[in-house]
Amino acid sequence: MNETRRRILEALADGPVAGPTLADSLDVSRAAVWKHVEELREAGFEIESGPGGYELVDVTEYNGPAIEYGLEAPFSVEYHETIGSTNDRARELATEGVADVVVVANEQTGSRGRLERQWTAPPGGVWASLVCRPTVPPARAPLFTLAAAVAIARAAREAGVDARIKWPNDVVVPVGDEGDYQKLAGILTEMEAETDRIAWLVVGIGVNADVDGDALPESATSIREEVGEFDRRVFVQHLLEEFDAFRDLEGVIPAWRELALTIGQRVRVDLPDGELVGDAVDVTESGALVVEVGDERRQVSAGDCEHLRPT
Ligand code: BT5
Repeated sequence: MNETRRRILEALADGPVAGPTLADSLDVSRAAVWKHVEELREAGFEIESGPGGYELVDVTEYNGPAIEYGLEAPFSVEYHETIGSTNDRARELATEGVADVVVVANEQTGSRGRLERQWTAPPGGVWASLVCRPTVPPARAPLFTLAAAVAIARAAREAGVDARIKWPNDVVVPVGDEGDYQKLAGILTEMEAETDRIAWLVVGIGVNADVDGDALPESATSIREEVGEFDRRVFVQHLLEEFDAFRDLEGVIPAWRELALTIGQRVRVDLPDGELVGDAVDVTESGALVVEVGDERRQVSAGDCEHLRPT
């Protein structure tokens, strides 16, 4: 965002400010202040002129400046109304060397799930890809997917949704109490790494947010379907703040366990060399699922996992 507009918003965050005071503190003319305020109004910042001066009363739009305003996490936002895939754009930025940028789109026309599966991303979703450059070994990369799942689930719960985590990369809403669910969100983490060092990591987050159920696959749900009206901007801010709080990876595993729907379920995990059926009993410190098969405990670090009804 333009530096003067950013400073105007900063000043308005603490209450009404008179135009002349703003002009003096920013060292610009009063006419310039008025022009910047008009542009902020057009960007969705509802600024009223009252006896105390300019006052910010609401933020109504969903766009880059609106998401950045009041965001308590050090991400800058690159916003697109429509884009092919936010992960593709984030990968481009990552190879250019940027960090701590989040690419956010209202709609995606070519978005991907894991293994090149299609991801449905109509307008109204939260489609976001974070570019990070963590200084941890590549073996710890799966923990960022778990951190994102915790962040999505916590932000969704704050919005009133009974969100739980399904290993490894889904946030779901339980249906009944036998492990059935509808999918609310998915995560696609991609990275470039050498043996001992991650060059960049892109954490792609897809949340069915302000989306009608009819626009989604049958087994999916959305925040709107679950709770009705909610503020998508506030939701995405919470999500980014939660992710930021967990991205040092401290405390991710306990937070994940607390929200996991998979633990305690009978599961089938599809592996490259066959399938594994057993009881999911835990997750390891590196994010692998621990499955009890008879007397044996197996650790699975990647794969598709299906919850089975208890036999
Ligand atoms: C995922 O893959 O769940 C990861 C999805 C990541 C999407 C985000 S959006 C922002 C960023 N940019 C991208 O291009 N991608 C990321 P996976 O576990 O493979 O699940 C994919 C499967 O979920 C599909 O095969 C469908 O069955 C189902 N699916 C597709 N769209 C869905 C939706 N909107 N909601 C729920 N399920 C969906």
